[in-house]
Amino acid sequence: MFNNREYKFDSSVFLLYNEIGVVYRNLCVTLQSGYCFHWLHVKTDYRVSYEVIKMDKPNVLFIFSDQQHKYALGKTDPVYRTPSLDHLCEDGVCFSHAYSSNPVCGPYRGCLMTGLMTCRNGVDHNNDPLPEGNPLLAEEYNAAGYETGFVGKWHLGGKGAGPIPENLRGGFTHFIGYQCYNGFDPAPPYNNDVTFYDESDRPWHIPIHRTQATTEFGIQMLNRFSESGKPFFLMVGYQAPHYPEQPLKEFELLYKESDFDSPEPQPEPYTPTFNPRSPSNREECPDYRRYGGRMAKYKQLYAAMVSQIDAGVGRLIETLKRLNLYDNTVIIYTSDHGDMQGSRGLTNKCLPYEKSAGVPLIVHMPGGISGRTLSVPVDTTDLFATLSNIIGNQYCGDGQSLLSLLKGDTGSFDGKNAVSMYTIGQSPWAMLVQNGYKLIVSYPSLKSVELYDVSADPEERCNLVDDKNEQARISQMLDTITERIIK
Ligand SMILES: [Ca+2]
Repeated sequence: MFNNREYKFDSSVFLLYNEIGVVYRNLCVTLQSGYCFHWLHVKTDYRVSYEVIKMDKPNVLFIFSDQQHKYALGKTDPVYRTPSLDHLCEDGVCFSHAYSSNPVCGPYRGCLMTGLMTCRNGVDHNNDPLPEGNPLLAEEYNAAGYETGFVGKWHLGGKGAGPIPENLRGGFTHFIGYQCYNGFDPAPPYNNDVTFYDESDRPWHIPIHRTQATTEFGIQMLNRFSESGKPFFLMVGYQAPHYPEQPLKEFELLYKESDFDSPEPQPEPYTPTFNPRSPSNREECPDYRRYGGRMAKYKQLYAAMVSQIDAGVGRLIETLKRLNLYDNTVIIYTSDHGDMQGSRGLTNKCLPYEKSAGVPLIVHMPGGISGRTLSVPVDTTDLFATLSNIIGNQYCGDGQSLLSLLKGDTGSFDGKNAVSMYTIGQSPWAMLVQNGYKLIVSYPSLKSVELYDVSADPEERCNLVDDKNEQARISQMLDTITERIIK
């Protein structure tokens, strides 16, 4: 599919030359064979280095939200209004058992960009930079002749609200984003403003809701890429529905009649943020006033933020269709981790349970299967492997490419497992999902502590770790997770 050659330039047809002796133009010349030339490099010795790329080389649009749990989809739970994502499920594949390889912002992104589990990529904490010396997703796509772009929340390698230095951008050529900025002030003079920084470190103050601004930047980048004549790899990272819950009013109103369960006792749903810092007296925080102590209200606002992202996804997909790119674009939608929301009496993330480590995952693969829900367990490193495989690379990191699965070969994925881990804090853990069961172990000692039948018991109420009938399963799963982590 993809070749990289030195070509002796012996024709005057494409001779381009400038004063400094190097001409760099993006030409796309369709040949009878259905191939095209991309990136024609003409050097002073008239040698041309070119890449031959099939015309059907797909674009990739990877969209991910922040803290959207696996059930926060209209397809899974009709209380959520997500028509664009529901339609994407019909036009693609929905995974019912997709897991974040590390359910917290920065470490998830470390797994996504390197394809390596946290124990091998070193991104254990938020703001840790990506490791040096490992293949990175954007660099792989750059080498394959793609335009690469990132929009939105980056959260890798920098601190505060300033620009992200080029060496910390994971190889993305086009960039407009920010590190981590949780909330914003909707009132004047701030007017929802969150500053994005582009690849030239220029600040962009857009006085509209950040979710809308993220969508607009994504659309602009799609427009720009469509004019380049090159295939593209674009990642769009929304910060929502991560707290604080600040949806636009029009999305909040969608849920004014919706009932969200709030069984007693419920833990406090409000979580202070550090960037910007929430008031030390939480009762003075506008977010606390909005839903402090009321999980049902928190869930309502959270759902509104999910719907607001869904509207953005709809606009991004409309843009692909308007540009006549939809049929040749792989679209992946997922989230970096979930949100416990009172499940098991817990809140937030960093936990191995379904609502924390489980994420939505939808894949639209041109020419692939559609309208199916697959229960094969997958994790973040599998997304890296799949994205790597799409451009013909065989390097999969710690993951397994899902490409053949997405084309309908489900049989070869029998017994596949997914792994997640959280390597810091007072109780670090690792977990394995395989054949409908989840084994949770301590890390790094790898002692089994919990076993759940997540197919029959998705709320993980019944810990089977001491069940005599499950000891053989536990032993086998322990061997598997040990092999995956220590290899
Ligand atoms: Ca996050």
